[in-house]
Amino acid sequence: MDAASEPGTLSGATSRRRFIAGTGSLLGGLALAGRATPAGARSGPRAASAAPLTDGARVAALVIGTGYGGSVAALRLAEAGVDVHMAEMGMAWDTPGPDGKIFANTTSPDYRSYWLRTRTKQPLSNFLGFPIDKAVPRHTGILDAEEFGGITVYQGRGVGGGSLVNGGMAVTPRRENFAAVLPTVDAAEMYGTYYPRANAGLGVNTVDPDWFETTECYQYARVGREHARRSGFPFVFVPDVYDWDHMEREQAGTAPRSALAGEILYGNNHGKKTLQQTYLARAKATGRVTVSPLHKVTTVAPAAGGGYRVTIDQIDTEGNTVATKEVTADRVFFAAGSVGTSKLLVKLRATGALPRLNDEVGTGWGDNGNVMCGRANHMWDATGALQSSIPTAGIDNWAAGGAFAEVAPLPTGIETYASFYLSITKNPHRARFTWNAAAGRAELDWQTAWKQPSIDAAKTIFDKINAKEGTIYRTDLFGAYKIWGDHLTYHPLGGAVLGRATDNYGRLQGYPGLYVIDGALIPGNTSVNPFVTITALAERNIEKIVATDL
Ligand code: FAE
Repeated sequence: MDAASEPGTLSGATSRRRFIAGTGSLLGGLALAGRATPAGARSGPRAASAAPLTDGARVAALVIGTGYGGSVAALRLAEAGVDVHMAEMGMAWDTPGPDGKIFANTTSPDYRSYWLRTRTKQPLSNFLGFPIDKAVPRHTGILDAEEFGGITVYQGRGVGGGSLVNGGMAVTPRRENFAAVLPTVDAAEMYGTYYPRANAGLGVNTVDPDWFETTECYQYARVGREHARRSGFPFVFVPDVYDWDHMEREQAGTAPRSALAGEILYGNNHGKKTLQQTYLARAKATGRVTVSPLHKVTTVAPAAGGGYRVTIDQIDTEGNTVATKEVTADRVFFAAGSVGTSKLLVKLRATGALPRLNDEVGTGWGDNGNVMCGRANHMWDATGALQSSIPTAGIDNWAAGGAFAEVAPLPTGIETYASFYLSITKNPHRARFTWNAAAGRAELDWQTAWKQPSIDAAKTIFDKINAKEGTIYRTDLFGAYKIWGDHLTYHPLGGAVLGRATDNYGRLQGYPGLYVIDGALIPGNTSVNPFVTITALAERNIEKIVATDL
């Protein structure tokens, strides 16, 4: 495969380290900042926005959720002179626990690790066939393993959303695949303006290939590359928001270890640029953005005097409601993530709060084709006892086999001779959210068997590698004698698809002033890891909304 032709896109093995500081972002930011305050925007004294959400308040813009879509919306609205309140159901994640650290380590989950569970639900549930989940105190922890009938959907909870728990892999899809990702969006605009703006805003950078060649902590990735090469598969470096200079210092012993200490799923104490350090920091610096953690939006309905009445439960760290607040918002941005936004919208349509939402709401949900597997290598193919938790490369067989496989770490601290992969695959199945009135909850009709096309696609890579290397699949990671991690997704997408549930910029049909601006807009698959696309689409949509709606 040839080297990247787009900044931040899947890059060839010859790529050099670079900060993707696209001028598109800088210019875009300045252009917005330089706008006259739009008519109708609330542009009163900045101090007015410093107060947290209070019962009975009237706000110009309410953003539900603080992940990628919400953070982009908040920043750009604030730059345009609009006061923004963000309601986030998770915690602030700005205070150290008793061990002096904000986040728990992946190897020792505790009360900080899971969202209101009494037992961990680790994506790799077993090791050497033995279950490894354990009891934890019920707490508003950082990782939600939300269980639906046929699938467990992992999501970040807290100020920063998924950026708190994810691997930071910041991938722009290949342009030739873009039409399948967002068919109604102008690709030239996305690749010329919004992907560069998103990459710059997120602080995306790439590993130094010289360092990669020799460093101990990526031996597992070099083994993955060698196996891909011998079987004739393209191997590509993947950009990330982890600060690679910090990682090099971790390896050199001159910086505290985070990626090299196995931190990832329950947060990184160092090194990773989450939204707290990027978009949200810039949003807060405008003085117009207030974030209320532990505030969960439950209802949105038209308000008598115009705008929308939003009901919000303030919760404590055990999940109990301690106060219920009602605020009125001129505009509401649904940025609760694919699952959060979809669940809210199907409930609001079914319960009569927003009855004019169309039939497309709740549909088009997909898992980005996620499926995991491990391979047992020969003793001469050691993958290393020290493994960086941040993946840096993948095997690209999308065009031929419908699979892009991250070469993922298995950071156990011991030599396992295992190669581990998270594959993103071309899975055609799409599920639907519906409101179960009797049970009082939203349900998703995904079926476990729908992962079969993903397994088939992943096998186009790993059956071939196993045959070439004379190796076998690991059967001990997802249960006893179970090869495929086909029970989960890290990449929920869809449920309020662009151009179907909304117009081509995320405006919800039937309700002026209501917008969707998160992963719910994307119809189930991005062909790569999704957050750069979510961010770039949010940049595109909010620019249009600021220009025409305010
Ligand atoms: P998201 O970031 O999920 O933010 C939604 C926010 O809304 C959350 O903070 C929720 O707590 C909050 N919320 C939900 N409901 C409510 C409510 N009713 N009231 C108030 N707040 C609410 O949404 N993607 C990549 O591109 N690269 C990776 O390397 C990668 N690794 C991942 C690893 C893991 C373990 C996980 C779980 C995900 C990973 N992802 C990765 C996926 C990525 O984090 C995800 O696509 C984005 O975070 C989705 O962004 P949204 O803005 O849609």
